Amino acid sequence: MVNTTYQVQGMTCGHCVSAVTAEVGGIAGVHEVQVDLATGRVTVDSDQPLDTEVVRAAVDEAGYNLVDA
Ligand SMILES: [Cu+2]
Repeated sequence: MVNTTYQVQGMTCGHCVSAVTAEVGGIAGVHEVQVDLATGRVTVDSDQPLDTEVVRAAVDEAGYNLVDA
């Protein structure tokens, strides 16, 4: 199991959190997504290391921006 933390910009409420959780949670191999609204930090548990561009696309689909580390 791999645990990766991403930084997401633009989330303002619980609805945003739900949208990001749903999109990122839909990526193949992802088991769990935890979003901290206050910090914009998104923690993802997955089988394999994720392709950052795949995560970026999912976050973008939800309507937000992945901040580069
Ligand atoms: Cu919102």
